[in-house]
Amino acid sequence: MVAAPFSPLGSLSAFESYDETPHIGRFGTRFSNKSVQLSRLLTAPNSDELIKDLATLVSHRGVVFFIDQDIDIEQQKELGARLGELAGKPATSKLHIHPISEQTPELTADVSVISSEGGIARNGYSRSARASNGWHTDITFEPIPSDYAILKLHTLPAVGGDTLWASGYEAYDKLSPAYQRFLEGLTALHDGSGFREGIKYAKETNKVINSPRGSPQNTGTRLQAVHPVIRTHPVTGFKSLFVNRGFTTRITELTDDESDDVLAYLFRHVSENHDMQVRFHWSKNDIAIWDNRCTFHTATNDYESLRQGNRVVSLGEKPYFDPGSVSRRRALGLDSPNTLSTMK
Ligand SMILES: O=C(O)CCC(=O)C(=O)O
Ligand SMILES: [Fe+2]
Repeated sequence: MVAAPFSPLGSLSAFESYDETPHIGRFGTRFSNKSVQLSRLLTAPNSDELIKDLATLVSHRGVVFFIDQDIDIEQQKELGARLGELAGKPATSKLHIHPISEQTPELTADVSVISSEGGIARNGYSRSARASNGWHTDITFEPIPSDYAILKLHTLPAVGGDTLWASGYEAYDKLSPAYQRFLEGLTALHDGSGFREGIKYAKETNKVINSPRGSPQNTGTRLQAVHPVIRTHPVTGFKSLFVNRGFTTRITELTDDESDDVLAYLFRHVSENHDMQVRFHWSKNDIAIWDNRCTFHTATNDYESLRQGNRVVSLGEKPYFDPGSVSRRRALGLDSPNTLSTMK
């Protein structure tokens, strides 16, 4: 796949939108008018162009928001499949089936219910734990992890329940050149066995682990994969940090102690640099579409009443690191952070 040129809106520039964060972060875009409906993009005469441009936009901006959407779950699944297909992913990558998602008469197993009442979104959650423990990237324990995810929330508390995203491109670019070089070429173990063991939800419901899970390579019950620590994004060509607090347990080339310290540093790097984050306050039927190859996200558990919606996660390609790929800042001609410009 060839890196797309930087014109992230493409045919979507016909619609009103604004950047959620300023120039320097270039992270998050909101289509601010509910006259922009994803359901119409799916059936427009130039639908393939619009959806391909949407995939490009999400890959550049990390996360894109749409207000008060009428899209139903079948259309949400169609959008989830077409985003990655039009962006050029392997034909064997379909919608992800979560290891513990259930098939109900209303919803197929390729839809995850995101609910404050339990299920995958509340696995391992403890109110007394540090809120920043929740930072993660979806399903990186799969050999073929996700490209895009689409979340629509239909039930919300009166206040609270925001979601935060952080940029993997900026996380890479904010590191010193020496630290970047150290991380490039390293690999890390991602482990999702928490969904299999020790989890109240899986134990209580005697869940069988679903397999295969949307790709012939995502099979079995181990729920582990090894991926590059720095990953090249196939759509933008940019380098992104690809370890996350939720699933990454070990940098394979380091000793246990070295790995623990380096990962702890990188997890803090993501959760404490709020200049590379965006925070979204939901209203009923809003939609967020994010790219799991170049972002991290976390929910905010600061509310009591019911909060619920549906998520579709699609699968991309096997993650790779191309030593010839570029940093986003370098590619876009953005200045390096000031602290780096004085470093030797
Ligand atoms: O509930 C949220 O705000 C986000 C949940 C989540 O991590 C997801 O949908 O992937
Ligand atoms: Fe998530």
